[in-house]
Amino acid sequence: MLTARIIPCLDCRDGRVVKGINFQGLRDAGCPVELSLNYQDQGADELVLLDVSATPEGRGHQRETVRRVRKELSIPLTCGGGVRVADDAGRLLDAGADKVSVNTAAVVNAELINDLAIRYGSQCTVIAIDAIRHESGGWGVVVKSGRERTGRDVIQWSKEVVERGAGEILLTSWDRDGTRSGYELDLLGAVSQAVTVPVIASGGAANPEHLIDALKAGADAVLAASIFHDGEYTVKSLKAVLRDAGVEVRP
Ligand code: 0VR
Repeated sequence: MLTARIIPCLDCRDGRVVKGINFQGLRDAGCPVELSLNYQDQGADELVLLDVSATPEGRGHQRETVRRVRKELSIPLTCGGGVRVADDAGRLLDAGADKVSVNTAAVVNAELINDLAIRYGSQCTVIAIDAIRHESGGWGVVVKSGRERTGRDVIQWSKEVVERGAGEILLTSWDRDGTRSGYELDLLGAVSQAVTVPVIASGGAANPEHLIDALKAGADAVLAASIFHDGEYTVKSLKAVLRDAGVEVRP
């Protein structure tokens, strides 16, 4: 098993970090540069900066925020939000991102995944998949911050994005996002069984046990936002518990 990665996620809107529940009721959670430095000092293995601004005007901040974060950061940085065409990804990489995550645009035009992998390499190409649980079992793909159901099955879509060149999957449970009720473990198990690339668990983390459960369920990395922004845990304190539980983490 590869060393588990702990990845704080900074959802940004108009240049500020925000946090909500089920992607809604977004409240201000601080300055992205300060929080990024703080998490790096705590021992974060990577960071995700996700621009969730609804309007194109709001998106103007994104590259500036990436540049400012990049200046101070020595760990890998994945950026996403609003990537519609391959050039958008190129601009984020030029601004300092190591990897780019794409969600809605990949569902709208799956060929974009092939383009990104060919132009920038699979190692830069992260496909974010937001999953909503079906009453009848299984999960559907939702896009546009959870506002639109696509009718696609998460497992099938996960397989397709890897075939098209995705190097990593950022798998967020819409149902669990911000709820502190734990990751969606059966979703993580099903997707990590179905694909050959690393799967990052996202949505629902509240304590170290949740992270251990997600890694045991098959995730290669665990992403969290709420528990870090609210200062309940530090990356360092979480890593100490994981290490005591026998999970391999970077010092
Ligand atoms: P928690 O650790 O439960 O706070 O959530 C981690 C992760 O789900 C969120 O940081 C983030 O991926 C949620 N995503 C989106 C969004 C948040 C607000 C608006 C839109 C989106 O489109 O992904």
